Amino acid sequence: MTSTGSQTRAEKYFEDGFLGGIEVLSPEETAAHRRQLEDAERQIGHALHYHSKVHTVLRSPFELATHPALVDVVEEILGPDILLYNVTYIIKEPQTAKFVSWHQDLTYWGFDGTKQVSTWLALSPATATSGCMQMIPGSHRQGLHEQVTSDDPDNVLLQSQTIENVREEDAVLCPLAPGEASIHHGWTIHASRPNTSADRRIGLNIQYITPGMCQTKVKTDSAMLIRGQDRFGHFETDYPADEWLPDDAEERLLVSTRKYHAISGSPNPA
Ligand SMILES: O=C(O)CCC(=O)C(=O)O
Repeated sequence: MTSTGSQTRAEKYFEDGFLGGIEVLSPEETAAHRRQLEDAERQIGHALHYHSKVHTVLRSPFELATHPALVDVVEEILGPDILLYNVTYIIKEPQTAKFVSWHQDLTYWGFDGTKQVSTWLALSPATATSGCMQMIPGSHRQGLHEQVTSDDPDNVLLQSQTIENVREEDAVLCPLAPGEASIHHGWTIHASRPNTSADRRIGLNIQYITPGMCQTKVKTDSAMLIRGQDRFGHFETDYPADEWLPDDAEERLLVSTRKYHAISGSPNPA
C-alpha cells in the first residue's frame, strides 16, 4: 500500500474524504489523450460533454478509467473487486461562467450503499484560476446533507443541486497538473468556480463502485467489471469502445445519458 508521509493513501482518504495529486499520465500521454478527445469533438461536436458512459463509444476514456495507476488507488480504498460505473467529460471552456455548486455526489444515484469513489483526471491545468475543485475536508463523515434544487443555466449540475450554508472558509483547493488525478468520497462536499484562465479546463470524471452495491431506483443498471470478481451480478454489462467513434456514438451516448437522468430524476437531454 502506497503511503503519503506516515499515512497510507487510504488512511489519508478516509480521514479527509479525498486525495489529490495522484500521478497517472506522463505529459506525452496527457497530450495524446487530450488530442483524442479534441479529434472526437471535431467529429461529434459537444455530444461528448456531460454525457454518460463515454468509455463505451471512445477508447481514450476507457484506457484512462482502467489505467493501473488510477485503479490501484481505487483498490486501496474499495478493495479488490471493482466495477467501472460511469465516465463523463466535465469541460469548462476558457473565460466562461460555468461553475459547480456545493454538493455531494451520492445523493441521487439510487445506490443502497457508499462503496463508491469518484476520480477526476485532469487533461489540462486544473488551478484556482481555471476553476479546480474545492473540497470540505472531513465532510464525508457528516452523512448526507439536504440539497436544494433550482435551474441555474451556469451551474454544471443537472438540477443545480446545492447544499446551503457551507463554511467556505473550511474549503481547500484541489489543484491538479495535467495528467494528475484526485479521488473523493461520495459524501464529500465539493464545488468549483468558473474558468477564468485562457485554456480549457478538461476533466474526466470516473465513477467506480463495488459489485455488492444495488441500484434501488430502477430495475436495471449497468457497469463493467475491471478488477477482481463480481459475485453478485447486480448490474448488466457495459462494453468498452473498441474502435474509433462508432457511427451511432451520439445515439448511444443519449441512451446512456437518458437512463442516468431517469435515475437521478433530472430532466432529459433533447
Ligand atoms: O468538474 C468539476 O468542477 C466538479 C466535478 C464534480 O463535482 C465531481 O467530479 O464530482
